[in-house]
Amino acid sequence: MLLLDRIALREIRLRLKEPFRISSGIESERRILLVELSDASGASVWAECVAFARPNYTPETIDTAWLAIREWLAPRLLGQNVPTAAAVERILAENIRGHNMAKAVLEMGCWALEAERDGVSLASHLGGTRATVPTGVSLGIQSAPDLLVERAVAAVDAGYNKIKLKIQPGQDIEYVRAVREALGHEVDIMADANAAYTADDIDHLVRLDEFEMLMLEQPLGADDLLPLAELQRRMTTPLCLDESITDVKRARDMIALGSGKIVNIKPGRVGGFSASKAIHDICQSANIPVWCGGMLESGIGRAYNVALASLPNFSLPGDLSPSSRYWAADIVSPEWTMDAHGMVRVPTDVPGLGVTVDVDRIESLTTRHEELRAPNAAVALA
Ligand code: OSB
Ligand code: MG
Repeated sequence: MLLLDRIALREIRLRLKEPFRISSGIESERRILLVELSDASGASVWAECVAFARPNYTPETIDTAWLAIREWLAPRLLGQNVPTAAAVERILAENIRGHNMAKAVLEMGCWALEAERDGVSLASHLGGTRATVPTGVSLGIQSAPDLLVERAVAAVDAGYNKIKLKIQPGQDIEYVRAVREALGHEVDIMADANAAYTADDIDHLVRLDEFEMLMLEQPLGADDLLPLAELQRRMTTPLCLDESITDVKRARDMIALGSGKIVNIKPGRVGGFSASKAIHDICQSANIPVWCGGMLESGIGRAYNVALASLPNFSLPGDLSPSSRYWAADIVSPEWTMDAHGMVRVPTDVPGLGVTVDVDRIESLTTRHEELRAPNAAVALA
């Protein structure tokens, strides 16, 4: 039983060391919605909502998530008897469409609270089996191919196990070619278009086969499962879907239609850990590998991603870069690191997230704060 009596929302701002450009926009300063969930016993956990400031990745934003949590989602949990974290997905889903990132931060926080309460790591609570997980790097769009090559070479030297290049129309073939020529054929490279192309671009995209990439991520629109299936029939490079996979049913459709051969799972995008685990399982039985995507998270969101990535079918390197790739200083300690082989250690020796949240630093970075409480907190406590 989980009995939440307080959900605190905070917005912090963290400047990225380097602006990150994808086909639909650029991020320089990350506006991050953090949520602290507290239960009636006094236990509390921090969780991170991965929505961006603008609706350029999915329709959600940090402001729509704040509204959805305050108005519709938090009241479903506060002061209510929630049987288990595994039940939260259904509680939040009933008659509330969409708002997956807003739902996910609460749902995932409940899994962490349960792990803390039971004295187990979040990773083992989710069914994780790996002690370390491989990480790749995601490189934003650069103004010239040689600048991208410079970053790709440095990333290989740092130990990253997969080099992902953001592409968009006009900045694709020549960029991928330059990186493939510089890195040779031993290194796994891939490209991610963030839905920037249309069915009219299929002939153009097929040319990317030449570079023998590990995969091509989300070349077409989120809803383009049929054109994606056509593209996959024309390409030897496996397609990986990100934006398209919003729940387990879309993963099932992808498999049935042949719209892709790999899935990027971001727990925020699919509404939390229950959906992530369901997608993981259905992909595993269809021999579809999955890997954990990233949303430029702080060390709090990263703790949740690393725990999820320790499940068995996360067989490809995730976008789980160390804290220092993104931030001058993270908001957790220890900061997230990787070893010289690009492996991230899964903290299984500590209950819950496995990192300590720097509450003073969060306080000093906070630009907005709101406390939500059970309407009858005293009754709930009795
Ligand atoms: O498509 O995976 C994506 C960043 C912003 C928006 C979308 C994506 C990304 C990334 C970043 O690739 C991965 C990371 O967090 O390092
Ligand atoms: Mg992506």
